[in-house]
Amino acid sequence: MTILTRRSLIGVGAGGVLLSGCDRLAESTRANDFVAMAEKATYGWQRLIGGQTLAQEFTPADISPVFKANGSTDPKDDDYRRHADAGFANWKLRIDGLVRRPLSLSIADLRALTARTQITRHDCVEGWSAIGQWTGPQLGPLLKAAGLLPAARYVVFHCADTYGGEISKGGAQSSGRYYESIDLNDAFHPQTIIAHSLNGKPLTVAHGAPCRMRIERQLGYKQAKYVMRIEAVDSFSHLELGKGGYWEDRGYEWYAGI
Ligand SMILES: Nc1nc2c(c(=O)[nH]1)N[C@H]1C(S)=C(S)[C@@H](COP(=O)(O)O)O[C@H]1N2
Ligand SMILES: [Mo]
Repeated sequence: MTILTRRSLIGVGAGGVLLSGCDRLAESTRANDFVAMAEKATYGWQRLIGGQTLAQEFTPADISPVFKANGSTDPKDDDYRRHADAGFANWKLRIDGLVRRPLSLSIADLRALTARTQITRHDCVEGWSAIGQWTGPQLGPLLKAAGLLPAARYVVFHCADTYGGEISKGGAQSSGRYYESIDLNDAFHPQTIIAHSLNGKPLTVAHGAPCRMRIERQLGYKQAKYVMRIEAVDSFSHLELGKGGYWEDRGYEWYAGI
């Protein structure tokens, strides 16, 4: 099964998403070449598509009246403040690293993509859970559109916020830029989405505006908020303390399965 059919691929192109930052990609020859290439791709990651177990999904009646916000809820980082103050009008999500064609997506681009909506339970290691409805494009088709290279093994979510160090907020741990990572099995999982909405409304700053990850078979700390850049890598040893995430660098498990 291919997840990015000719039809959906053309849909992405028509929305300008694949083409942003590149003048002549709209030219039909190039687009057709690209379709042919995507259809013929024989990379190892194609084996990851399909046959994966889904996290439980709930009904609208199950949605928690209040979805607690946790961790960073109002980043003070200069870059983030500038974007938030401008309503994220100039913000772009980059998808780069081990890909053939890096993508640069505005929030309008993200909203124009085919979205998945899922009502799931978020479980935080601090002992609380909440059920919410998340909406956004699946990560897998975007990685495929970017031309993920065979060497890629993980994707890293680079976030806008510096977290920790504020003891009054329970952050006695050392401060650092928040980041997270998952393997390609989770990256291509159907419920792995770049969420732009919670319960039918655009994400608030507290919940990670303008977009945050949902990786539904893992715990709360994997659900990176304020995602600025998604980088395909073959290892994360070069990042921070090398354990693949802010909390992982401070002793948490990298695979936080529920
Ligand atoms: N960028 C960023 N992402 C983050 C965090 C954070 O502090 N910064 N906290 C994590 C933790 S521990 C949890 S439980 C969830 C909380 O998401 P929520 O605020 O939408 O409830 O976000 C996760 N993602
Ligand atoms: Mo959490």
